[in-house]
Amino acid sequence: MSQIDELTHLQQQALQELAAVSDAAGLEAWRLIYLSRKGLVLQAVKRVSSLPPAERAAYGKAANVLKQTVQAAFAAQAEVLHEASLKAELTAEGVDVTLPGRRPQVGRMHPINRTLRHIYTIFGRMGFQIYRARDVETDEYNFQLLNFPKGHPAREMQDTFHTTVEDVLLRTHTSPGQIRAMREYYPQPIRVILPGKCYRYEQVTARSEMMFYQVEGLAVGRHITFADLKGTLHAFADQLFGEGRKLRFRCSHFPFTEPSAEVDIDCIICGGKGCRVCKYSGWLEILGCGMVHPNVLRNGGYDPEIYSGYAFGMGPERIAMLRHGIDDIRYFYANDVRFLSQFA
Ligand code: 2NL
Repeated sequence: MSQIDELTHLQQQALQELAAVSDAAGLEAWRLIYLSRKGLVLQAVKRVSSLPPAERAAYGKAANVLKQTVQAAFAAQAEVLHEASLKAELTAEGVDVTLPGRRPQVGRMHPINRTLRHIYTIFGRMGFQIYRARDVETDEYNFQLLNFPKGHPAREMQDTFHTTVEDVLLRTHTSPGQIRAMREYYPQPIRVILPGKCYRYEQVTARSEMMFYQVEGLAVGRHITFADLKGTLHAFADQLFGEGRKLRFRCSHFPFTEPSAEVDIDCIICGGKGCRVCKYSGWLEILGCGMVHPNVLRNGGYDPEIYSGYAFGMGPERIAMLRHGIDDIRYFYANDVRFLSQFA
């Protein structure tokens, strides 16, 4: 093969391999073989000096044409590959502006929180302040100061979560906070609402959870009577459950009140005729209440010869269940959005 034919062969080979290159890495590998300083094309150009003088002119000219052709082909292929990678990138990152939007999941207020706020609003209008107290209490505040001495049978109705520290426990009701409120405000008159979580070591059922809320109210002053309690609870029931509610006070017993009562409203489902929700009695129990026991007033720092007070306590879960016709307390803390999203 003549020297010129070798150039033609080299060019064919170079262009053929270049056409097969499909990415930047392949292009660089190809460049190192053919167009780098020690590559085949420059080697072929330099070979001119080793030829007999008579052949140099023709060979030199052909070698230069080869070099320019191969360089131009390289530049063209580099451009083609660059365009292709740019296009691929744009397609991959492309946004279809015609797609419909995704609806964001919007949070809603928990039904218990809504009930709590409703209760605060009603009592707030009647001059009650919200008082918050600790969840971890002592046996003294949770039981003794509330007229449950050690060994009292009523303690067993409130199975307690104890801690590793003697006489430190999770409160079984919000009442210990009421003692704290009295000790803080004495000798001023008091009107407070005390909401919070309570804990009982009990079997979880449709009716009871281990953790639940209570809202208690307490009023202490010089001339507070059972009639004040009845009026306050009437106003409350009218605002929470609708105007014109009937209330029924049934005698009951709590260690921290005397006298004590449980309060029913006429059934909000059937209006008193009798239905499944009121178990055909026409009445729904909504809270417990009474006049603060003299021992408890004294433990709060108030002399029962001078002061009197009423107190009441309710379970917001129960109230929310009655209002929304929910038959199992466990729904509230199961965190199932299908349940929670129903309370718009
Ligand atoms: C119920 C009944 C009640 C009280 C809570 C109370 C607190 C003090 C003094 C006197 Cl410091 N009483 N609280 C009184 C009567 C009933 O709760 O069934 N709660 C869910």
